[in-house]
Amino acid sequence: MKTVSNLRRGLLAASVSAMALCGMAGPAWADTKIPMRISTPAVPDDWHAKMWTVFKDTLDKSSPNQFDTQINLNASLFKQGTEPAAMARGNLELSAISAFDMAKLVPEFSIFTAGYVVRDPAHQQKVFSGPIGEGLFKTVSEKMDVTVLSTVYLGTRQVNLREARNVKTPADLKGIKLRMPGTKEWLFLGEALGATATPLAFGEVYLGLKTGTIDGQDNPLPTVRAAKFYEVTKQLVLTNHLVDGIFIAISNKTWNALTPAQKQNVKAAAQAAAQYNNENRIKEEGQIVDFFKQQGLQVTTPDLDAFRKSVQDTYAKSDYAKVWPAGMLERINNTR
Ligand code: KDO
Repeated sequence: MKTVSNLRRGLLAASVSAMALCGMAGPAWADTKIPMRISTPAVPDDWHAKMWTVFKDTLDKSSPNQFDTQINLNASLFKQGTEPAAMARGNLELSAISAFDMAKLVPEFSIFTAGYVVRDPAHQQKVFSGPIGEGLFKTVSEKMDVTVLSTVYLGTRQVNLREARNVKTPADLKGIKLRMPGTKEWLFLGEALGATATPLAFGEVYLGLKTGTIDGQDNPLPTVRAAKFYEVTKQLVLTNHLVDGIFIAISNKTWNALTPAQKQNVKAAAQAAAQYNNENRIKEEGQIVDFFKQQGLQVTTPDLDAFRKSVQDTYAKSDYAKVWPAGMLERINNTR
């Protein structure tokens, strides 16, 4: 029996020899398409996974036959957090990287890993599309060898617990093994919330909650739905502790080799992807709480002033704050 790939090979060979017969040079674009390998830990049903299809479709439309966009979800190509290094090495073209990824090589970026700094998605867009973003992204390009193309709203992070408990202040999370992604900047945020931060990759969180190796996790609500964490947890504590962002970034090796027109089209595709994600995610966040209630979860609101004060004080006293450029926090606060 002829397999699909045999069949494809046959058809390709037939069309190439037909072109040769007509005196044509053959499908030059077939082997000169620029690879655009994308790697993300996102699950298929999450907006920041689906946005990559918007990226691909937009780019294929504006630059027909020029790019070979390959979308790899569920951290199937690179492990969560290893994407920036892969891009700097030239083994990966694109990803959406977090403020936590940036803070490793650009320490001043840690201001955006701190809880209760960015107010809402509109504030986030203003900060990153203005002079603050411009300055930081320039340093990111110099130190990480990647170019940021657009700012994606990942959502507002909330605490999600395996067993319900009365959580009013950070003291009520004492002893809770709260899963965080595995870098020290993430763990610091978990500790600032009052919990015992426990590192674990995103792909292992569902099982960790199911088996009880962790007591909870934090993520934006659309991700709690898309990754089905609601199946293995009983409570959402609406701490609103981090208006989180990820940044579509491209390896400088790839970026610098593009023509000006290609650069413009790649950037426009990244912006269309971000816009698709942002609109859908904001809309979903506005109506998602009822879904969790229907699933039997308790949805509770803690004393937000107590959380904000405790988290902000913890960061202000930390070594992170020592590398924040003078006046940066005020400039962020004053961005309207
Ligand atoms: C997570 O691991 O909790 C996190 O939300 C961190 C983000 O920076 C990002 O990596 C995200 O996971 C993945 O894209 C999966 O949604």
